[in-house]
Amino acid sequence: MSQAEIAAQPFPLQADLARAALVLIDMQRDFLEPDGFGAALGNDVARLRAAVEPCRRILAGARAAGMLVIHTREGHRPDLSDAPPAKLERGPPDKRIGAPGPMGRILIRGEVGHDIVPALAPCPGEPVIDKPGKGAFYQTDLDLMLRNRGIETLLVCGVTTEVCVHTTVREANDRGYRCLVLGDACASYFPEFHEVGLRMIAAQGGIFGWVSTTDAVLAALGVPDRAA
Ligand code: C5J
Repeated sequence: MSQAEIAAQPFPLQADLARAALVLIDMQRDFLEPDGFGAALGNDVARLRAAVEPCRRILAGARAAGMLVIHTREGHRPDLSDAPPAKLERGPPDKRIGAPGPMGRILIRGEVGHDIVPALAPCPGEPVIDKPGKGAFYQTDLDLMLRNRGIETLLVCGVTTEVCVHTTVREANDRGYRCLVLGDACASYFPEFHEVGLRMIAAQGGIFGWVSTTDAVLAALGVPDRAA
């Protein structure tokens, strides 16, 4: 596995797969499960769950190819000292970050809801980036970790398309990484935001990066598809 062409929009991406990493954004129980934060805010979590199986397939493919896999989680310290007041004061008080819920305190590190869904649980050795913001580069050591490993290309999937996936891709693009977003392995509570979010990435000649599919990336990796 090394130099490969991945079918994508707005044009095929040429990438050195030995210098690529799979980044799974915030596939956490609080966003995806019926007892979580997302559902408490009135969102239809079934829309997000559509991304789990494509994420599972590309995760299996990346592991089979020996590619670096990085997971991220959005959340805060139990004392909330890393959460800006402007983020904490949003929403009804019983549904704010730090409030108690059926899966523990909402978006708090160490609570059940903060965990990654079991189907995509990190393997030993796979870095997990705990991030206080929407972007995975803000106030984390992700950039250092990628540069130490010589990573140039990020294969990005997760939730939600227009929030944490988009913010991370924009941050990565400005830092010089090639970002390829696997559209079917991303999801949003709002289908129209998902669609437009993907279009925004590939618009204007790929202003933030490339958009592709799980099938296309698995084909480029040359590994078997572990479809369910
Ligand atoms: C949100 C995220 N939507 N992971 N977080 O608040 O996209």
